[in-house]
Amino acid sequence: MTIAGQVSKVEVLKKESRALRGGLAEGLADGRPAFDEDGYNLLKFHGIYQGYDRDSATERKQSGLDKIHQLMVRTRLPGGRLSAAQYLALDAVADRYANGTLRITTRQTIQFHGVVKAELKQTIAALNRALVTTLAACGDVVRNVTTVPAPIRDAVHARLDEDARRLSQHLLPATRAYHEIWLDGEQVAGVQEDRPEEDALYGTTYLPRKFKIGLAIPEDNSVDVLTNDLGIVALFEDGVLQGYNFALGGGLGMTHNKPKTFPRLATPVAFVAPDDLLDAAAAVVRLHRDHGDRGNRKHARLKYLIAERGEEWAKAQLEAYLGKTLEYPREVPRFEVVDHLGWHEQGDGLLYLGLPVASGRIADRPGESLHTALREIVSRFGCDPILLPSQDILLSNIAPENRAAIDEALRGHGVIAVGDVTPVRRWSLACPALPTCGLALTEAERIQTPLIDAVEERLARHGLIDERLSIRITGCPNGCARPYAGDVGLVGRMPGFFALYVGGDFAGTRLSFNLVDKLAENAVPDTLDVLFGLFADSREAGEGFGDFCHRLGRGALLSALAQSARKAS
Ligand code: SRM
Ligand code: SF4
Repeated sequence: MTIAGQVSKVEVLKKESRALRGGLAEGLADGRPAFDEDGYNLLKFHGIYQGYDRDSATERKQSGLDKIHQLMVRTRLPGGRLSAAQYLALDAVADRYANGTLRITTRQTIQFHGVVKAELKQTIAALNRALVTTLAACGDVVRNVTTVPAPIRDAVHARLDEDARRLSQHLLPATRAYHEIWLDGEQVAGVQEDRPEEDALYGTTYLPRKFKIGLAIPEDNSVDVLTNDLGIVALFEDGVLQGYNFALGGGLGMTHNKPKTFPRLATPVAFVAPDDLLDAAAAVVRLHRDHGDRGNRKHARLKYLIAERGEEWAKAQLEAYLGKTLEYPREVPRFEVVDHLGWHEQGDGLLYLGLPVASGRIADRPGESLHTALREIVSRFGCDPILLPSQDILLSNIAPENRAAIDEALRGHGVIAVGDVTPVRRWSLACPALPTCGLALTEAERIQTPLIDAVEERLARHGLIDERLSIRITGCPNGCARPYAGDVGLVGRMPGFFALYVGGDFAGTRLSFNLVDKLAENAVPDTLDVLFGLFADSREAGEGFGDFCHRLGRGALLSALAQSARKAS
């Protein structure tokens, strides 16, 4: 419980941290395998999470051994854009300092797992040598800005790319602590040297909680724009930017059985003119900074403020920060989600290729050496990777004459051809969960492949194998793989059990609802089988699975499940 006016411990820590320095330099040098609690909390602002190997923890404890402490390091890559040289540098970091894998996140960046404290400084330095920062990849600040991934060479995509970079740069904390601690004062990627240490935007206490920005166009909502604290929808007419609809207060984290916490999609608040983008985005950040709950971190996201105070209030606040009135949001066309996988033309004579990556884990596995294949292709053909919010990867700037050789290299490394991946596998997402995530209640990434195998079998039974369907799996209700925004969400409930969510839409404009609260992991495929059967029999023309579940509603779906259970017994 929070006493009115009382701030949380993290607020005190931020305030006393001297612009995010705290005791990190001393902690780094103390020879211990892990940072203390204050270090743990401050590290996040530097893009680092301290955790431990959960697989071995219990057994080690029983044997009187300490946990295996490990760090996760997250980069900040606006719009997921990397040059070939940067990708190769990241690839080398994965092998030299992490667990030999690169993990594409649902926010278009790369994470490394398994870094040890003794090599943390070298890891961060190696990333920065490739001009990749980790500053503000996590923490109570604006995180990685996401945008439409397709490298189409037209005015619309060029503008989105540029806007994502400008937003990211404009909203970076001004602290020099990052390069003092990790880079011995050297120039850092993403940090503006000419900005004073005084942080006009973040002050000394930063934001009450994390803050996310997504930038989309209605024609391509692959970033799930409405799940962001600030969802920006750019509106173009004949390739000319008209301005941006600002939707505020999206966010998915919740706690089971705590109805005061809930997922929410951002709601439209104002229309912003092209020249006002950066100031207006900063105004939304200031709104969160000044009015967000600093006493209860479970109630501190912008979404609670918008849900409680309303869009009119938010609009008036933004107008006060900006000193001008804002238009009401404009009508937007229906959202679409574009499939970027496979070969596509960029529009400048070059090609790009989208490759599926199961739960974003770029790794070599028996029979499929994706990690090696990507390294070889990127270094041989110089193609620049782009990371997708669907945890997949695009290789851009490919000369058409190299297409056959790239296909051949992929085949040679056993990488499954895009055309052979079913839509359900292609669109599934899974968060890391066990063994790295300290908050996981269940598996997610490690059960994704077997679960999708089983689901494919059920879909095939009903003639639905070519159906476009998104299944999103998370190990807890925090929602890192956006499980409440797709057709089907499986949300870790307790070890071996998931909450089943259905009824969201593919385009990310409607949240799903909880259909079954505690479903045993091994009962998931057969439960979906019943719903797929119903869908195959009684869907309307052109209706997606999420839309179908939404139309039928919880009651009808539950009675179908009950009827099927009676038949089986
Ligand atoms: Fe997340 C916390 C992984 C996207 C909501 N998230 C975590 C941590 C850092 C666990 C922790 O706090 O100890 C996870 C690290 C696991 C590990 O082992 O690496 C983690 N989140 C991820 C990633 C890697 C999942 C993935 O499969 O890719 C994504 C990294 C994104 C990035 O590059 O920045 C990731 N997290 C998301 C998203 C989706 C999105 O942003 O599009 C959400 C839902 C949207 C939202 O923010 O509400 C999300 N993560 C959370 C929350 C719930 C926040 C809340 O408001 O309650 C937490 C827990 C927290 O912050 O306390 C969390
Ligand atoms: Fe961890 Fe939960 Fe996020 Fe999965 S959803 S990565 S289990 S915090």
